[in-house]
Amino acid sequence: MTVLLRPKPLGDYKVREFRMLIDGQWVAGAEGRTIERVAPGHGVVVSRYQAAAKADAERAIAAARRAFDGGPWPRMTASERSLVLLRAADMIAARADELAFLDAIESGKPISQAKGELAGAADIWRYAAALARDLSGDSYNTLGEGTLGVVLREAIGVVSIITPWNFPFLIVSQKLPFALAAGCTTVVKPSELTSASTLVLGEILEAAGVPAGAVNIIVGTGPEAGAPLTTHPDVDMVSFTGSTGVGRLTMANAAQTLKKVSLELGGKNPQIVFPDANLDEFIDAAVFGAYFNAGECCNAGSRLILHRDIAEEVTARIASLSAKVKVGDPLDPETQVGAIITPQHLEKIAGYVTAATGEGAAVSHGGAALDLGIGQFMAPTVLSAVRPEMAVAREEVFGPVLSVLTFETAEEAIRIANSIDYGLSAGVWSRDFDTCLTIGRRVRAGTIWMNTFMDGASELPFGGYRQSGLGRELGRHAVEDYTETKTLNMHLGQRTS
Ligand code: TXE
Repeated sequence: MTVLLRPKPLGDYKVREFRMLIDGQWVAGAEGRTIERVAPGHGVVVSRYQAAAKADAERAIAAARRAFDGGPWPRMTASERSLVLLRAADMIAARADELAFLDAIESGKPISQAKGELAGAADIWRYAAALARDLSGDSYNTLGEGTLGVVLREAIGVVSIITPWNFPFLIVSQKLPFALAAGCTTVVKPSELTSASTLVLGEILEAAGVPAGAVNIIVGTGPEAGAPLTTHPDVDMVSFTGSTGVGRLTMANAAQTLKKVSLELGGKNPQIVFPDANLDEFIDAAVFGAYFNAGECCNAGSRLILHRDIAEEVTARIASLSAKVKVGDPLDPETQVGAIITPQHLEKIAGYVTAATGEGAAVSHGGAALDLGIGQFMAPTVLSAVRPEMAVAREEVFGPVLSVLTFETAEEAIRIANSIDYGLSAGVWSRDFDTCLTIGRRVRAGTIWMNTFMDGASELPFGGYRQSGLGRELGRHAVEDYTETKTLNMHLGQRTS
């Protein structure tokens, strides 16, 4: 059984119409085409966008280039830029309910969770404002009497920012404020499924004092609107979050003109659990980590690696807790698991479950789509008897599907954890500090949680090993990512060769 909260029909909901932001103007697309977004939890159109064609992407890049080469943003003092970012943070906090609503209705995520993401995003803008004032280089007066070396940090230039649909406002907030803090100018392309909150952010940034052309926002599909942002010679850097496949393509495109790339890609994150762990806390975290954002989360803890001695008991307890998870209406404050992003994606998730059971996995809970009258939903699903070589244990399902694997020795657990292409995050559960640290040092992932899961903070770098990505977001070096280093090598006094 699963607790179902049927979506209430939206009734006479007024569809929101959006234009694109190019060079300080809210404009229509060159070809006059529009994109409509059907709310995944409600089955009706809620937003209509102007669709950007290649020509619009090029106009946006040209505006960002002009704003970088001659505009005020890169020339302001760090303190002036910081003030703008602080004002933006206050405005984000003031409009948090509206932004959370847009993210919930377009992505299908629960409204309570969307509100949490907005609070986190406002904090990131404040953190970037603080870092803006601390950006500095180095100087060396130790290179010889007549030599002074100064190392500058300069804004890298025009940055393309491409974001996915799973955390629309949060992910753009992990990139844009840091690029702005460095003095870069930008073209932002949110996912065409969830562009609304990013466009409202454009309004906020204008009101906060970001000058025309410093932030341009276009809406459109990847091949049409996104690809030009990765190939155009006037773009200096691409910051991308999305699938590993498109990440690879982005890097190949950027290689044509040797742009810098920052990639935050997929994950298939293991949680390794030893018999001495606090199992009550782990079970709670496992259920949260697997179903948070309906599992449509690069950090989802979708691969449990349980010690054989506790596997049966723990799996049964996770299955019974999964039955208490409330699934349904994204706008109901009680909902814990909302809708799945598109009908096609629901099919893909269900397909992974069918393939896994065909290969011998057992369904301990859920296992199929849920019919709630409108929208598309998936039951929280626990698969046991999963073997490391199965697709469901190696690939990103991006749905509320938990795979349970088992191990006997710590070596075996580490081997299973490291046996896939991803390395974004991992968890280890044990009361023994030595065990936690040994596993933590040997599992190849960008974040290791010990006796907790999914916690984050603006101060802590985030990103992946191997095919989970390239570079890190957040943390004290987040602004430096958007800079170039320039060396000034100065000779003092008369030069003798
Ligand atoms: O991602 P895409 P999709 C994974 C997850 C999911 C799968 C597909 O497994 O099931 O990816 O999701 C833009 N040039 N993640 O199809 O296509 C696109 O318009 C330039 C993991 O939504 O990678 C969107 O703005 N841009 C991930 C962004 O790239 C292109 C989050 C991401 O879309 C493009 C989302 C192109 N050729 C999905 N093609 C995570 N790390 O959390 C697409 N885009």
